[in-house]
Amino acid sequence: MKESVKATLYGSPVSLYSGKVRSYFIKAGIPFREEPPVTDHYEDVVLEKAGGRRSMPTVELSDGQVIRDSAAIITHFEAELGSPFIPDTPKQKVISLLFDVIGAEGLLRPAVHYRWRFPENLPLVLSHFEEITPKNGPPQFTVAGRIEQMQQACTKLGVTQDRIEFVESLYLRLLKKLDAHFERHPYLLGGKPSIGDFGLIGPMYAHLSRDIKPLTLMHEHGVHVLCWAERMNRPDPGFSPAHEPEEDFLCNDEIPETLLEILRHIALDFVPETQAACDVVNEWIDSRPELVSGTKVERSLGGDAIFDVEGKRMSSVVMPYRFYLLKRLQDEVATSPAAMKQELIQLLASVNMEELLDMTLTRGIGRAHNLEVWE
Ligand SMILES: N[C@@H](CCC(=O)N[C@@H](CS)C(=O)NCC(=O)O)C(=O)O
Repeated sequence: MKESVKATLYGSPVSLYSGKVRSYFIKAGIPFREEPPVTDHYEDVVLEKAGGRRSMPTVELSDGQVIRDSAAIITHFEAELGSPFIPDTPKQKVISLLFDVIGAEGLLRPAVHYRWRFPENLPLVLSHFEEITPKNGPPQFTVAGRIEQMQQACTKLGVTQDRIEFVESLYLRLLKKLDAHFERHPYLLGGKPSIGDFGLIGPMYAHLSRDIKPLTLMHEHGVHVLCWAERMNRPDPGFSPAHEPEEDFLCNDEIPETLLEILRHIALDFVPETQAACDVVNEWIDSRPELVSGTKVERSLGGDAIFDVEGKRMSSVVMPYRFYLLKRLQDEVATSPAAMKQELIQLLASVNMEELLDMTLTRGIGRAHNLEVWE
């Protein structure tokens, strides 16, 4: 690794979670090099240190340390840099953590649908898939294996044929609300990105503002969202002339009304889905008293979460990682001084999300050897 380069980012322009870390590195001014995870060095050295899991992003630092998982990578650098992207004030801090979970796990339905159900996206996506195919990797990491998995993911996440119209209408409504926000504010919480912006850029970059089908939708309904997605990938603030040029979070712990509107809309599916998933994970835990502490947490569990959104029944695969990130928000509220805690609960109640605070797993999720593990 060249001395000026602080990290090698093993990722791809096509990968949702790589987009979080790339944007973070750009905004934090961390010199990095991005490579597809297929080199001999990745296979021989990095993969083992990454817990054997081939997930993007994985980062190798100049001292040889490897960090796998976008949240872990960002947490590492925030600790090193003095937390430049974590708001100091309580409400903004909680809203930032909330967008981090939503970005990581709450917008997968539109992200996979708008990528995988529209053939016009395929030439770009497939060319990237070729670049990230390991020489002797397992079948699910071949181009054909990845396509098969991702096409199944649409249905598994709940975008069944009879729900396509509904999922599209939810996304379109979200896009318009995001647009109204970014027309006024350069980032979620004012003049600089927060951890929440890095969460949200995950689904909004590689899939929703890069693939041609959803990019077209953005041209039609969300040009300010597109400008934010670009802004998130340049080192300067990238304000538009209409923005107030203050390179900081909004004063007085303000949460703009346009952001609350976005959250009220996201709550429609995020809250009932999280509740249903919480019940499924807890039943899964209850039925496994023998589960040894330190056992790897799989990306998804067997059962489905069944929940209703605006009177429509939906079903989605259950992924415990959502609760790993949600716990950060829950802990932040739980450890706040009593009066502030009430204000934070009221803030979440004002966007119909206060119930998220009670959606806890009966076993914690920790990290060991770069993997999420049951505590
Ligand atoms: N929690 C991980 C998720 C990473 C992830 O699922 N990445 C996808 C590509 S966007 C991947 O590499 N999937 C294959 C796998 O996880 O084994 C993170 O935030 O980094």
